[in-house]
Amino acid sequence: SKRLEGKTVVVTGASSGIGKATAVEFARTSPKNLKLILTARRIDTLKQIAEEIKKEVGEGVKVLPVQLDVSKPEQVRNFIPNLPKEFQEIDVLVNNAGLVKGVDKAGDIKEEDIETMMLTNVNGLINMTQACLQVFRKRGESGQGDIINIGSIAGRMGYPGGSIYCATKAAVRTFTEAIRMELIATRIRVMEIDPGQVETEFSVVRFGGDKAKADKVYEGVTPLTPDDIAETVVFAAGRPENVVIADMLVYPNHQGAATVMHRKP
Ligand code: NDP
Ligand code: 8X3
Repeated sequence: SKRLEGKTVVVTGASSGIGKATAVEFARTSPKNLKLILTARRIDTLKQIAEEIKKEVGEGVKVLPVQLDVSKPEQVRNFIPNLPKEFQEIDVLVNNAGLVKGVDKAGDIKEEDIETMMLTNVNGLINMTQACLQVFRKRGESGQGDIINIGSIAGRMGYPGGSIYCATKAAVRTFTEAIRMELIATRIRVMEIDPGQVETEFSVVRFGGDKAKADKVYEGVTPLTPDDIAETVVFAAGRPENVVIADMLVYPNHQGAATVMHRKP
């Protein structure tokens, strides 16, 4: 889309799943003149993805892989100041980095897992948002830029075995809603996309690398693909400046709630 031309886009958690697909989709949609900053902890994977993108769409898209652990406040604080000058004018922030650990129920949840989920999904997203707002607020008359947060159906309803993850995504939801109101007098758009079930590394991470357990989650159903969500993110970013896709819930066809889905026997 012409509307994305010349933009600088940062995607967190771009090394896998929805984040990777989103980066690729931005490049495909605006192959002529885009700056893409790919961030995650796995820098080697990001470098590979950057090469793949350049191979597919050519040199019109400038891709910069940057190692960034969003759960570390000092890394987030240094993120923009350490970018090459030509990448510092960020227009679009996609807050996608996030994870779930385990299916333990309250009383038995590991302290470390609680901390990892909270620091990544909540504090990480908030700190990235604050960092980019410094840039957005200086732009135009009143401030301009896009924040697209990846929430989840899990932020709209709890489910057993997901209490902490659900709480983190509920926090994303109310944070998003509150800052949209705070920024009402600006041209800064605050958007949220809440996916239902998407097949990514999400469940592999949840089960500590146990692929067999992860595969069971998707047995008998047809989950969304990362591309399905990437398309909605790029759609939201590509709307005319007066249009805010405030809130979008996206299910695969078999799903009707976090834990209600039709499974083929
Ligand atoms: P993946 O596990 O495939 O991708 C998660 C990404 O987040 C990876 O790129 C990972 O990169 C990154 N990440 C994790 N921790 C950190 C960190 N501390 N700092 C920076 N990056 C980090 O899962 P998804 O693509 O499914 O997840 C993306 C988002 O979508 C998450 O916020 C998730 O909660 C949300 N979501 C997922 C759904 C699903 O069913 N899959 C449904 C609804 C929402 P690295 O390990 O290299 O740091
Ligand atoms: C991921 C979807 O509901 O399986 O956000 O936790 S869920």
